[in-house]
Amino acid sequence: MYKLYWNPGMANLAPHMALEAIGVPYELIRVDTGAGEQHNEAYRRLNPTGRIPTLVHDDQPLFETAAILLHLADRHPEAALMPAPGTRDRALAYQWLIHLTNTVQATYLAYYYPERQVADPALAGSVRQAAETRLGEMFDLLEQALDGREWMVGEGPTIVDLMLLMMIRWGRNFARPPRSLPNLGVLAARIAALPPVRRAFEQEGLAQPWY
Ligand SMILES: N[C@@H](CCC(=O)N[C@@H](CS)C(=O)NCC(=O)O)C(=O)O
Repeated sequence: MYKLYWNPGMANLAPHMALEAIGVPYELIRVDTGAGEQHNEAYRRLNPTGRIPTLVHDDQPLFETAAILLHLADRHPEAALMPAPGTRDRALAYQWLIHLTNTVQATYLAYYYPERQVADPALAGSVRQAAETRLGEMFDLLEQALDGREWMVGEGPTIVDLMLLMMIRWGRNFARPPRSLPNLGVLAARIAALPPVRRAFEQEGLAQPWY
């Protein structure tokens, strides 16, 4: 049995979509970050980074969204959430998943928590603006990579698409939101129309527009 520690719309959203796509039983355990529950001792024992999400699988806690997604895809190959090991598509899936977590998601942390990047709080607004500009450049690259493609890799939806939809969503209030780029807008609509994805958004109580 899986347990996913979550808070609405946070990085748990991609693993949540994956669990719904796989169709196994799981339990959602809310961590209210507004109340600082991610710093509680009990939660820190599971996830010493004090971040969301954590997946607990048979008493083994696992943190880092991309690792959770890969573990779920590995354990449930029948859901075809990753291309077959050793293939070119698998290599591309690693490339994009790691780019999304290591570069795009990391820059989102500067956008959403700019005050953590500076000693002088007066500079936080500038950090946030620079992060939005850099994210815009990253989405331009993803837009190009999607030219002529229906999904980010391979011939069907993978964990890369789930992660990408979450990244597109997080930029929905940008001056130039990722959904306004033609390929990204079409891909976001395609992923968001998948029934397991819709269920995850609905279960998290996320209001429209979702991205
Ligand atoms: N690389 C980590 C980042 C996790 C992360 O920063 N999560 C955010 C929510 S999206 C969080 O926990 N924010 C609360 C905080 O930092 O206090 C992952 O993907 O799991």
